[in-house]
Amino acid sequence: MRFHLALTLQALWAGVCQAAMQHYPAAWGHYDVCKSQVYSDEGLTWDYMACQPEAADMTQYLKVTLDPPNITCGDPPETYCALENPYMCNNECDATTDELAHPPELMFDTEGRNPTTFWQSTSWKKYPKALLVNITLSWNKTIELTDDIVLTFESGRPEQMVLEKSLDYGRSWQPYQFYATDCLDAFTMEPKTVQDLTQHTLLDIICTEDYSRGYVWKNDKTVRFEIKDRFALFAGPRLHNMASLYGQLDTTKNLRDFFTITDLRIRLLRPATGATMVDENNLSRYFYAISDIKVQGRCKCNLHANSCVYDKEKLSCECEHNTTGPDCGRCKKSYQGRAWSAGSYLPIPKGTANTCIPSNIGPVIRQNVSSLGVANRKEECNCNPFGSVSDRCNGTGFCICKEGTTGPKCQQCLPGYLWDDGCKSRVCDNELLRCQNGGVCVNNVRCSCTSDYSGLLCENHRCESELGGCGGPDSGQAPLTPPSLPGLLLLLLLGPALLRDASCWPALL
Ligand SMILES: *[C@@H]1O[C@H](CO)[C@@H](O)[C@H](O)[C@H]1NC(C)=O
Ligand SMILES: *[C@@H]1O[C@H](CO)[C@@H](O)[C@H](O)[C@H]1NC(C)=O
Ligand SMILES: *[C@@H]1O[C@H](CO)[C@@H](O)[C@H](O)[C@H]1NC(C)=O
Ligand SMILES: *[C@@H]1O[C@H](CO)[C@@H](O)[C@H](O)[C@H]1NC(C)=O
Ligand SMILES: *[C@@H]1O[C@H](CO)[C@@H](O)[C@H](O)[C@H]1NC(C)=O
Ligand SMILES: *[C@@H]1O[C@H](CO)[C@@H](O)[C@H](O)[C@H]1NC(C)=O
Ligand SMILES: *[C@@H]1O[C@H](CO)[C@@H](O)[C@H](O)[C@H]1NC(C)=O
Ligand SMILES: [Ca+2]
Repeated sequence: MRFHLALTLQALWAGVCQAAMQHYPAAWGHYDVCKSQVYSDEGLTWDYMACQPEAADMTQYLKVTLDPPNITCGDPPETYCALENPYMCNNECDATTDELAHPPELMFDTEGRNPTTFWQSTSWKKYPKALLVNITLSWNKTIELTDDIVLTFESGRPEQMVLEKSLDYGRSWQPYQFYATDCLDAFTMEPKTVQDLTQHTLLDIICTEDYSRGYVWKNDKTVRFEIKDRFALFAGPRLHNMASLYGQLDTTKNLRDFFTITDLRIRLLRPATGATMVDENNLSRYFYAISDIKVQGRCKCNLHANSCVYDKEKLSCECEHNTTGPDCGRCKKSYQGRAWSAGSYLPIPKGTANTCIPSNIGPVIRQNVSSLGVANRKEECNCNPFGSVSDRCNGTGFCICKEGTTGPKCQQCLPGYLWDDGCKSRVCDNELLRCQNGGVCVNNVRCSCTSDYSGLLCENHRCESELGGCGGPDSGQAPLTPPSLPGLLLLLLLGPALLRDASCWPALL
């Protein structure tokens, strides 16, 4: 008989919380508990599960940087005209007066009823030189986005803008989405909307005209990056099947990384003008003003923590399962009995903890096995040839198991893996993870594709013949950045060779 005592534990954790630290609430739901006590035949023992912190408003924990640094209005004081009326020029910005200042913090404060508080840039005095502003949000911590990013503009939505992300603390950047009144003109990209995306083009970077078209900014001030619509491609329209999404996230690193960030950057390239012509006599009508930025997410703790603390201006996971590091990304010092691995969402709903195990269990057994092994070493090992790296021991009496495999002879699979000449992660089934394009799911671990297709789920059309023979105009495949001229030249030069070996659709999975 097993009784779960997770409630007691929650109380225990609550007691551990220090007043100086801000804890996210650990509400009940999927993956909110890292361990629970159970009564079994051996007495009171622990059960370990995959766990993650609750999603929270991440704007409370970021650092904002503006480039250029002096782009905020008010130094020197300036007077603005309303965009819709050039004769209404009684809006003042003065950095030295609290009521008239518009510092960056006002993008992250709590909006009361009225009046809205907003950050505002200087006006477009240097027209026709572009009015460029970068707003960088840094967490110094990996974050997993759980909801749409929403920006609210108070002076009309920008006519051109790029949202970028970094996964390496700002060292490198990738676009997330392009926004323009005219995508072709601004970025030489076909306009698309998130509704055009499918499971296979989900990671495509698109340019959208949805958030800047027309002069209706009075009614809709928001610009979004649609996380939920993307989730819905796996989890269904009302996200009722999160299990399917979690299953996908577990097995698909690209997908997981797509929603993971350490920094965001909003590149404002052209303010709202409300007209095709810029009124050069009244440039104080053109500026950027943002009243609110929403970023919902959770600390990435590799499924080894259900709580993340903000202490001394720093976010970090409260690691369980004997892991450590800001993201619980390694085993604690004396718990390196096996290689670290992230927890797994599978099997749903409790996942697999993949705890770190004590290092000192190793040497004791090793001594005994090796003293036996001196006389009779090879037979003594007999490691499973499929599950282990080699059928021989590693010299001290241990079989070295391949990924996903466990047991003294590497003959068993870790949860989430299935045996098929070794342990393979679950790739396909006949429900949510269907093989595409006529492929057949074999033992849940691979798709057997028809001759025209390749890829994990047979999602890639093979292109044996001429350039452009695959995909077609709306195949929806855009590389992370619009194709560059050197890249196109390279493709033309190497094209036939590349196309013979690789498919022309970049693999999603
Ligand atoms: C910001 O500073 C740069 C040089 O430091 C200067 O050229 C620019 O005019 C300043 N911009 C504003 C709006 O004051
Ligand atoms: C903003 O970031 C881009 C790179 O993403 C950079 O080229 C540019 O110089 C930065 N600063 C401004 C003011 O645009
Ligand atoms: C970021 O976090 C690391 C520790 O995780 C710390 O050493 C570093 O100083 C932080 N950087 C900034 C800019 O806060
Ligand atoms: C420009 O704005 C000023 C107020 O700053 C206003 O007096 C003037 O009439 C406007 N000019 C035009 C051409 O609209
Ligand atoms: C981790 O280490 C502690 C002692 O430091 C132990 O009580 C606990 O059971 C260990 N195992 C896991 C999976 O947390
Ligand atoms: C190792 O062998 C010794 C005696 O040879 C024994 O006392 C000890 O319990 C063994 N340890 C393990 C972990 O089997
Ligand atoms: C053999 O494997 C064990 C367990 O993983 C490890 O502790 C030991 O260092 C390995 N020995 C050699 C010689 O690689
Ligand atoms: Ca505000």
